[in-house]
Amino acid sequence: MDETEIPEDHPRYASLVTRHRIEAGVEQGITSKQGLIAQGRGEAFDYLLGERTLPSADAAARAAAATLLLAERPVISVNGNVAALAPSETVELAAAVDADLEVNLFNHTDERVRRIADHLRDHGASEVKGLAGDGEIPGLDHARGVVDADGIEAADVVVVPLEDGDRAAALDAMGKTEIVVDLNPGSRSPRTADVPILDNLLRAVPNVTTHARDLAGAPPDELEAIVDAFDADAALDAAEAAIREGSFASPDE
Ligand code: PTJ
Repeated sequence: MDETEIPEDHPRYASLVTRHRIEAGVEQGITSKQGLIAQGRGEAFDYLLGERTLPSADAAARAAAATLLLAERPVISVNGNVAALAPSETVELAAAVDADLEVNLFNHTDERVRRIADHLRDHGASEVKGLAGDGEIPGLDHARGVVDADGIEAADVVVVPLEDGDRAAALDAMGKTEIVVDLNPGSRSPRTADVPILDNLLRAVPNVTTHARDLAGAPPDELEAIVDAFDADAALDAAEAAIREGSFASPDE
């Protein structure tokens, strides 16, 4: 069955589509095999969170949009899971906030960087960084620390969806403002982030774009007020509380 054959009224439609995209990503050499495992972990947390955008995650998405609109050199980091799951949505977000796209991989291979860059171009990206690899994130071994000097290395704000904890910490140590999308409130990456969005990437990325379009043209002091009012710890706590309360999404699975 391919993605178009999944019946839209299936109770687990979104989850099945997601699995298909990740599977196809592996087949196309875009997503790593570890990406399948990461997806499984994410899916479990999404289930526990009720497969919905919490009000606190929506507030985080708005704070992320304001942060990106205020940024001087924003960069969206794209890995194998992001490229497989939401290529068009990620390209649209970059356009909405005038950010660069940079392929940046945990399990780095030049071949996969090239394939992901091509995939993003096929989905409308005009320029994709990550191919030069002439910069570094200090404190990581070479392969994990490779970035572009005029991309992530020079960025003031970095969106790192589904990032591993060590790299999130190393980017934080470089003084970057980090926006992390991750469904696990216990994971180090959202705990390191200035703006943790505890939501599925598939919902979070278009939601940030919607907020960015809504806020486009807003004066800087209004954007700064949104950023200042956002409480990262409260967002983490709200996601944990939602999991503990257990309003699971799909009793009819
Ligand atoms: O393509 P590469 O080489 O850069 O590798 C990418 C992965 C994601 C495989 C790599 O960064 C990795 O191993 O990540 P982790 O350490 O497994 O962390 C992934 C995090 O993303 C976990 O906390 C998951 O809960 C979360 N996650 C998985 N799928 C989603 C998600 N969060 C939001 N939306 C999802 N769809």
